[in-house]
Amino acid sequence: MSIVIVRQDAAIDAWKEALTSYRKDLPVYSFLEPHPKDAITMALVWKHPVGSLEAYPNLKCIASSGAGVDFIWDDPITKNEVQITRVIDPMLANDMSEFVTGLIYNHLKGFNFYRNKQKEQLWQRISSKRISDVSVGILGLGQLGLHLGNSLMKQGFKVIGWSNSEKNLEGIESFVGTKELPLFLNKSSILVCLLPLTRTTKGILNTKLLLQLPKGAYLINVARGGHLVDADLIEALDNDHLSGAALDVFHKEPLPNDHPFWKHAKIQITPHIASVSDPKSVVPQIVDNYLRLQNKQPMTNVVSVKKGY
Ligand code: OXD
Repeated sequence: MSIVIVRQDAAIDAWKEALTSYRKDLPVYSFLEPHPKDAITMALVWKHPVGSLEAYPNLKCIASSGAGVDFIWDDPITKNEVQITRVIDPMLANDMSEFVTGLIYNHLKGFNFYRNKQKEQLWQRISSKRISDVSVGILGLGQLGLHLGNSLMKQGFKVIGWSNSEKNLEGIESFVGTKELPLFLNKSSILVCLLPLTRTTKGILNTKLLLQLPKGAYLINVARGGHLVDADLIEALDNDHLSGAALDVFHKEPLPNDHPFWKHAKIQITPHIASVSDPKSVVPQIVDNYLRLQNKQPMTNVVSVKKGY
């Protein structure tokens, strides 16, 4: 039994190093080096080349090295009896909360506006918003959404949340299912998308949804580019229904040079950096699952193929 790391970015060596320093005897290979294909039972992946996992006839687990697994569904191998796991990591959740909180304060206090005025040496004041002026709606109350909600609540924000299944949360008014979505949207002056990308959530951030937000609402998408209908966002910003948007994720990454988001005055772009798995923090759960697999015990953080997350 062995692990292969399959990803197309420069982080491949850091993941191998983190795994082997955590456990010296671990048989782990980069897919770029010669390795015994028949021995591979676990593939640790991030945006691996589609079809590349078909090389491993004895694969039992595809472990995403991030919180999301949406990129795995494109792979033909998911139709076989292979279990899929994802990362649930406090550091990842904390990084996400800090990042989104930064974006929210940036929006409330208009820091981008002043940065732009500084370039023109213009002393110009705008009114800023207070925490008590807004209500933050979190679309998706999974581990990341809940962490964010609790952290914002501690800072005095009014937080509401929407999810597919019922949640009983102290201090967070929560809304469930399609029926309650309009009510939730009506009350969200800042909307944060933290949904998993699935067949049902693809394109959810569209004109119909955006128009149900209060006029002047602000959108933060730190989930996946596939949630957003790009043209619908531009329309909602240009007709002043939305006051702005912060986007960390895009349909195509890196965002193509000619994409209209780059130059849009009301859009703040960051390069999919909101929360990035830290190999040292994540490796213990990967190794634990590898050992569970080896000992024929149930693994943790297994994704439901039916639900898609
Ligand atoms: C993740 C991500 O899913 O970085 O972990 O987007």
